[in-house]
Amino acid sequence: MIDLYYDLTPNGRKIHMALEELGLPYDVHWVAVKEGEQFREEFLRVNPNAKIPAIVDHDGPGGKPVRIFESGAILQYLAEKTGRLLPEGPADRWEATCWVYWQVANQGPAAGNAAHFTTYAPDAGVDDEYSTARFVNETKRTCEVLDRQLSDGREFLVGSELSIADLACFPWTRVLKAYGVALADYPALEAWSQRISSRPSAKAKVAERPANSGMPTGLSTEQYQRLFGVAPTPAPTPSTASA
Ligand SMILES: N[C@@H](CCC(=O)N[C@@H](CS)C(=O)NCC(=O)O)C(=O)O
Repeated sequence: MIDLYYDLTPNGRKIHMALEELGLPYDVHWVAVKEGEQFREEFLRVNPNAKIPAIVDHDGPGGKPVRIFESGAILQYLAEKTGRLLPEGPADRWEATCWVYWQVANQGPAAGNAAHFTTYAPDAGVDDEYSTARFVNETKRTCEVLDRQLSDGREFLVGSELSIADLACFPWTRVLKAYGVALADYPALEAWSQRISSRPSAKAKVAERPANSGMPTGLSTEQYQRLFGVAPTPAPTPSTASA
């Protein structure tokens, strides 16, 4: 049995989809990011970095429990454990691995920061034009990268079957609209995203979703400070900066 430490966010979805694709039995442990539950001592023993997703596999290497954190590492672990969701040939395996690393180092942080400056910060009264433009533009650039990769008509990012590369990159393409990024501007990416979204694993729901789950929108000042470690103080405008 695998314990999945989860909230309903794109990074969480990657692992939920992988477990569904693989048909592995799992128990969901909700970690309400909005409430700061990721900072609880009990969860820090699973992920010292205080972020979801994370898993504990009670049947890990040597039959012993193992904790795995970081979505890329979890995807790789599940692929290795089952011998699935990675292409067979070494060249394609490495290509898929490159896309997983690319996702966690590029697409994820760009889109996460775009979400911060287009949604969470304005919710708290902060409007930072420079940072918003920087991260939305970087998110668009990552869409271009994926669109180019998919523009030769291939069905999956790498090889001829679904792999952890697709599962890593797909969930963030479903939330772009909220940041003012139109998926329709990237036709090959949009077609791929729609194909993946029609899979049962993308439609699977986690039972008993708590009311406080999901992306950290509508935070109180106290929740904002706890989550982001900084008070939501509006950035100085030219007139206040010189006063
Ligand atoms: N690099 C990490 C990123 C994980 C991440 O940013 N998780 C978010 C939810 S999508 C989180 O737990 N945020 C809570 C926080 O920042 O305190 C991964 O790929 O697993």
